[in-house]
Amino acid sequence: MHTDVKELFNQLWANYLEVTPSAKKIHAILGSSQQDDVINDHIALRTFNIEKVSLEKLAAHLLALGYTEGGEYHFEAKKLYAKHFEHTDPTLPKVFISELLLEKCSEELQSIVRKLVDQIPEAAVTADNFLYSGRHWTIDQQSYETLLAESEYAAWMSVWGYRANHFTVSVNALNNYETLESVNQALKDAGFPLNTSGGEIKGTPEVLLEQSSTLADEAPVQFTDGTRNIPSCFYEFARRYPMANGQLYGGFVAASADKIFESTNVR
Ligand code: OOG
Ligand code: NI
Repeated sequence: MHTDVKELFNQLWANYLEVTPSAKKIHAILGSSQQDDVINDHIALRTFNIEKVSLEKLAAHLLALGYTEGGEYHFEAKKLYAKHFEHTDPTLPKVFISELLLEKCSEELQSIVRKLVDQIPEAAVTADNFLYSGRHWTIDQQSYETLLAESEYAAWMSVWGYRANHFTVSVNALNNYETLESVNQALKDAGFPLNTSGGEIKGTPEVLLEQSSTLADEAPVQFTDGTRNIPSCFYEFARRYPMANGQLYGGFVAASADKIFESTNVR
């Protein structure tokens, strides 16, 4: 486990950039406040609900750094469960962790996933670098396709493993943009395709959170039987609105999150 929270996020960011080259370019577009002093609203991590690597195992890395549990979220159709974690230091990003509920999936999917997770050394899960350690297994293209046909989430995990699947720019903290619409327009003008599932902007001022995201970049993945480009990671943009007490809403909105997950869909 890390003892230095800044170091953890620096490593997560560097690992994310390796497969998300558009993130660097988007930083440049959004302006200096995000160049030198990045304020991330949150990052997101994914896993399977197998004891060895469950949401709670990932969360342990954050709890050890002073994070506490925020809300929990259910995604029936995608067979996912999630929790978010937050820190009293407002400059530290929230962390959204989801897990695929394997018992709700087919026997075939479960058996492929169990074989992947079996290959993770026990000690890897508590090691400093676990949250950005990528995958600990080999996989062939047919297994990937089988997972993809049932769960895009499972397929994504099977090739990318443990890493931040997105970082999220806090639009509230930007100097040069006020609205999410203006951020989206700048991204589209620069040629970055947005996730349009559920509309370009998910959420409303009434639910106190508006979100948009790019479609994931693609990066080469080595399978046991060849190399292919697969959607990797994406960038999200979030604008939060104040609650009645004047503080910005700090939770997530399940209906919006449900669509954000689709940012890693094959284009
Ligand atoms: C997480 C999707 C949900 C949000 O901001 O609502 C999310 C994921 O794609 O793993 O990040
Ligand atoms: Ni997100």
